[in-house]
Amino acid sequence: MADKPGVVANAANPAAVQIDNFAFTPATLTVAAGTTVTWKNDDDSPHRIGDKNGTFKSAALDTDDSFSHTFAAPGEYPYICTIHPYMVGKIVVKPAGSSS
Ligand SMILES: [Cu+2]
Repeated sequence: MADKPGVVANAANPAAVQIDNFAFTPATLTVAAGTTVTWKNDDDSPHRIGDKNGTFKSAALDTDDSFSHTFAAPGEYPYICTIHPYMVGKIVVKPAGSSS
């Protein structure tokens, strides 16, 4: 599960999604390719992140647990909480260097 060599997270622009009150915040997060996104469960319930296209999924996250995934390829990655499928979010990955 180590990071791929040559993929460097943009430390100046950390990408985080908070899980609280049965919702993802922000619901849509836009990042540059190569960014590692970290979800953190600040809720009292367990949640489990699952990409609708099967690219990534977490284990069940208890309170204060977190999950990270590095998005190497541009595109749109809609995801849900697989325990509570009405919880929806999306990661939008732009080509690296097109941050404006
Ligand atoms: Cu959930």
